[in-house]
Amino acid sequence: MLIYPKKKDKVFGSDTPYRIFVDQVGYLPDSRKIAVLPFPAELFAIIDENGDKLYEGEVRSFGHDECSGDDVYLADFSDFRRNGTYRVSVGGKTSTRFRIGESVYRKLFCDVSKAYYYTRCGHGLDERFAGKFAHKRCHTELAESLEDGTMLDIKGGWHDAGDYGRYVTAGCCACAQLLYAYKFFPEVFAKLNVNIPESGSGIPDILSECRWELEWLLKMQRADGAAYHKATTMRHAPFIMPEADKSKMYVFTVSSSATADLCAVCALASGIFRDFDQTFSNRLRKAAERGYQWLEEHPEFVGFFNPAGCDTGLYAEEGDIDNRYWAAAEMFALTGDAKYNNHFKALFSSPYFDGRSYIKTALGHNMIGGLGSLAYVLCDKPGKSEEVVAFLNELFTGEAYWLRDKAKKCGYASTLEDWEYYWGSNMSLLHSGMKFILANLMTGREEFYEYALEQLHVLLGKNTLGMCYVTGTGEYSPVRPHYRPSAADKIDEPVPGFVIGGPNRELSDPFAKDIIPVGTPPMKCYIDDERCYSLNEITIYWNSPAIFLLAGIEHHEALKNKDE
Ligand code: 9MR
Ligand code: ZN
Repeated sequence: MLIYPKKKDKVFGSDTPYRIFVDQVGYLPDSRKIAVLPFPAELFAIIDENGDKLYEGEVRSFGHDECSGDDVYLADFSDFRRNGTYRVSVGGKTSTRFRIGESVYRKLFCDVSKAYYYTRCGHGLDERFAGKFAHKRCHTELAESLEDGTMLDIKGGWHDAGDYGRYVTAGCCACAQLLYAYKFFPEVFAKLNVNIPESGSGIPDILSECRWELEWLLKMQRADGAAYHKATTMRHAPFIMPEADKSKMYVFTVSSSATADLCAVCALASGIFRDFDQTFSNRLRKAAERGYQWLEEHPEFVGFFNPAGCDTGLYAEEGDIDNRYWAAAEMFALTGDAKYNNHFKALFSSPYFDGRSYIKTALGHNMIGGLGSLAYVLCDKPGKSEEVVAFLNELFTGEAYWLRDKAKKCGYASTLEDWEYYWGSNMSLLHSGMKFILANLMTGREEFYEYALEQLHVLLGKNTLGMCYVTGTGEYSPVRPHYRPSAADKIDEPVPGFVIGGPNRELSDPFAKDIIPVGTPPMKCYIDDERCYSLNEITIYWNSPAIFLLAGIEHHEALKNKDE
């Protein structure tokens, strides 16, 4: 039994082992490189593995940083460009190890992409692909429909998160972000081999992984086109392996947000799979059309509620306009049909967005308008409104400037303000990273690219706890994620490659509430404890923005090297 620090006088989290904070994976040679110190100092050095000093610089004061509660000091070694493995050293203290090199993020990119394979459901994980994390087939039985008691085959897909549920809106969001990463950076994925059963099939691994989820999503569509909201047991399983979870599986009621998201992602995927598998592409297109037809016949919002006695995830939404906006955009992008264009334009002007235009760039499972906007901006079909496209480009760019200004105010260069440290704050951080990549592509401004990298640095250890929030990565990263297989598999290390939810000032679970003192600075509201699901869980839609961001970085670097 581990004894965690309990409420005490000094600030919770300030006794973290490394007190010089760097990106534990590393830095690209030409990029900005800043280590953060939460204590004053005059000089810092970069040392190699032998402890030899290779670079020296002056520490400068940033001032007080609200989110971390730290007085922040910066050690800038941007002009140190030599490839190698180093630590930052100040007085007797050192940072964790990190690398400088052109391809520093490649292994991480591979790991976060591979992570989806470990979440596959209805399937045994083969030792050839999963190594010691192999396990037997799980959740293969038919599931009972809560609508009419019929038994349905909904085998497959990815486990959502630390739990074994499978949720349609969450799955659509994750899958779509991966598909967009592919759409923007196909050449990057052409080279990515993550050693899954489909590797070498001629289809990029990322698309094979998406197909695993898409096949499940197709099963979650009712004959009339509506989508069931989720497939889970009635209550979350205890900390057992997935194959040991024998509780009865249910398919819950349909929702209009799940229907719209399923329609959208099938339309998106249909366009992409046209180049690889015409039959699959047609199946996806038919599903998208059926889904859309149901939406047309049901203009009212159909929300989702858990039945009595059920404690699995809700993914509740307050409305479905952003989901319908996304669906209309993808249908127009796929078919070029004027009907969808008109629907999209009408939704674009919906009063729902008045004073809330940020929903048109939002990339999350609960607000997904940004994917609709991307679909419309990228679409090459005649008849699209150039005025709308110009507006959306402005919106994405304007938001990137706003995010940049927020990052400038933070000692750690994070875009997150106090209030954004909620459940899954690392997702918001990564969405900022995605938005910087998009703004860099839209405007060519390199400053946006630098800030995209900064968000990655924050995730990977340049934060007030010095925690690298990806399992199996860096020298100091979570080893007790709220991830059932890792809690149950009797293997010391966690399954690698998962982005962790991260600090959450709202302390949304009873264990977090018990352990973390009220008033702890937001960026310190985190602990590596498997009970704390609101701090230390993993999800499929926290990895997907990391993949987009890392693919964007690979793409940028390849272009740069070509230019040189
Ligand atoms: O990621 C979700 C987060 O944004 C919400 O605040 C939270 C509470 O509703 O739910 C999170 O989603 C969980 C889902 O409901 C069930 N599987 C695990 C998800 C991550 O914790
Ligand atoms: Zn399963």
